[in-house]
Amino acid sequence: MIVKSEADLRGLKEIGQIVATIREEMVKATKPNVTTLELDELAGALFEKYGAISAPKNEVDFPGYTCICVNEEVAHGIPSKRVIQEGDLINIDVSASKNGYFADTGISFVVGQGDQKLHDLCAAAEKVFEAGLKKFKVGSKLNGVGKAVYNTAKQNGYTVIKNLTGHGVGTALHEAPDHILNYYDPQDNALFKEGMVIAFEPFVSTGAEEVFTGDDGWTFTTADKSSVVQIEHTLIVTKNGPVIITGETF
Ligand code: M2C
Ligand code: CO
Ligand code: CO
Repeated sequence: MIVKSEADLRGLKEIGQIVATIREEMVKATKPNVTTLELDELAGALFEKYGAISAPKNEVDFPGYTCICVNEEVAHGIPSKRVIQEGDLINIDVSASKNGYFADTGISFVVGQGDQKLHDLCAAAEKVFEAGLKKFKVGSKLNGVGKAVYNTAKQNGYTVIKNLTGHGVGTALHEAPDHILNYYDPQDNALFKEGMVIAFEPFVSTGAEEVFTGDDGWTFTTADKSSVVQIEHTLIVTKNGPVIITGETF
């Protein structure tokens, strides 16, 4: 969507802070011996508390309030009785609507100590996110984001997932622009416009560049079980630079 009024801005900021709060509460509750279903039930209670509606459940009939991935799962992980262990790589993706406004956010992290290599991957994903973020400028090409994402991942010794992308958001979970790629597409001449609302979600990988849908019809994994991390924020493109609406709530 394009933000056109103060009411749009207020509505987006409200749902942005709700999904950010739920993301943070879920991260805090992620401990060894907790199941991903328990984390999702916490999210369900928080959606209720804040008067928000889970986008996965309501928009695409996903079997969960949120998407939760463990280790080899890259995205669209279904909450289940899977028990979280020390050292697991977790991704939590929270998307929801309130009063017709949608926001989308996600984070990957390691439970406790774990493998240093996984911590390094998460740290690199932050650098990739920051590099991409700088390219959200009114009048600039969308494809500058993918170029920065790809190059920063490569400089740090990683690859990107090419068949998962960021997207427009705001009046629906997924809307125009349909794709913010994780690599450079020279053919894409689309430009960022003032007020555009984008879910920016680079996926950084230890090797694989492609995901496949599993037998459950939802869960994305790679063929070689590469570790993959995602950071996702909803942002508004403005003449003063991108404004993240799903940032830390403090
Ligand atoms: O848009 C995502 O970030 C999710 C969609 C949830 S609907 C089940 N919030 C996403 C992540 C990965 C692939 C596609 N979409
Ligand atoms: Co998401
Ligand atoms: Co998204």
